Amino acid sequence: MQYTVLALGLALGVSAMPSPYGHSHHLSPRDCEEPSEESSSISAGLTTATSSYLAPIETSYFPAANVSSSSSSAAEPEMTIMPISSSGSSTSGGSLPASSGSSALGATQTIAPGESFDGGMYVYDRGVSCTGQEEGGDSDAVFIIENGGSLSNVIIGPNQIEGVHCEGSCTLTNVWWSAVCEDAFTIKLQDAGEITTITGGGAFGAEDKVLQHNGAGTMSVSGFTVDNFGKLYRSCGNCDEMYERHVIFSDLTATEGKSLAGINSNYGDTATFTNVNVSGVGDICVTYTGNDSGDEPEKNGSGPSESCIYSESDITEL
Ligand SMILES: *[C@@H]1O[C@H](CO)[C@@H](O)[C@H](O)[C@H]1NC(C)=O
Ligand SMILES: *[C@@H]1O[C@H](CO)[C@@H](O)[C@H](O)[C@H]1NC(C)=O
Ligand SMILES: *[C@@H]1O[C@H](CO)[C@@H](O)[C@H](O)[C@H]1NC(C)=O
Ligand SMILES: CC(=O)N[C@H]1CO[C@H](CO)[C@@H](O)[C@@H]1O
Repeated sequence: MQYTVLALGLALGVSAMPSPYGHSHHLSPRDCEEPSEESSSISAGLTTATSSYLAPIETSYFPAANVSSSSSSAAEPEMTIMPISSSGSSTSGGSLPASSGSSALGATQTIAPGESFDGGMYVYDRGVSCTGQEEGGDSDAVFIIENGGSLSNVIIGPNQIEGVHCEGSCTLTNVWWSAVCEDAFTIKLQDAGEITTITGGGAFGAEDKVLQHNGAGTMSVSGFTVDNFGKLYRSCGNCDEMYERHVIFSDLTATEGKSLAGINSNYGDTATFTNVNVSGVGDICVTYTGNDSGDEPEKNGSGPSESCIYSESDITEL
């Protein structure tokens, strides 16, 4: 059965929303994002995309299809999707779950502050080729989660550039990236004391970074799987606005990568690790001397320290 999906008048809703943040910070390249573009770049109007399945595009702007019922009309998944519990999954090491279908979005999908989007295990991308390590902007993201928003049960596909952007206190549950491009997920904005939570999910094939932290506060990651990557997490080392940042990893399975976390010890960053299984990973935690002048940050050390909080018993070599 063939359905034509309007993907989406959502763009209209988005462009009508004033950004609560105004212009984003100007960030320098390398370990940061480029200056992000205004969300007005999303206002491509009513774009249409075709999909062979009814895409479960449901947001606060368009109370359209019921995600759970529409996804059940698609082909049965070949394998079991990772179970999700509200307390979070402690399983990791899984492979990419089967999808319910796919949807190439004509415009970035924005999840409004405090709203949730359940993707019903569809693959979402933008129908564009990855541009390698060239930094993209907000308009290259597949999803932008505004402050306090949630995204769940989504597979970010290969035909996209910037993955998912977060504007503070985001909740990601069972979100997967089948082929990371420039990076998978970026906290663009976040206040000190705010926490972004990633539960379950995983990412594959990141040439460089997977999780990028440019705002302040904490990123907490549990039950995550990562395979074939450069850095799993990087606290921006040379953004124009530098903050103290924290990352907490628990129940992580990481295979074939350079390092799990890169943090700036001179800004008071910490990375904490509990129940981490690794194979073919170079460093668990690397400290850098970050700066706000755009210079390439210098490496300071690696291994357990006041900044890199773990003991050998927290790490299991598979
Ligand atoms: C959406 O679908 C689920 C499962 O089929 C059902 O339990 C729920 O009531 C539906 N919600 C709406 C708003 O139709
Ligand atoms: C790590 O491996 C051990 C032993 O193989 C297993 O018991 C544990 O559940 C694994 N942890 C994760 C996070 O997968
Ligand atoms: C470098 O690391 C050492 C401990 O490993 C720490 O005492 C020192 O403050 C760090 N320097 C900077 C600039 O982060
Ligand atoms: C503010 C700060 O730490 N700036 C430093 C950025 O990095 C360069 C090169 O390591 C240093 O020379 C700056 O002092």
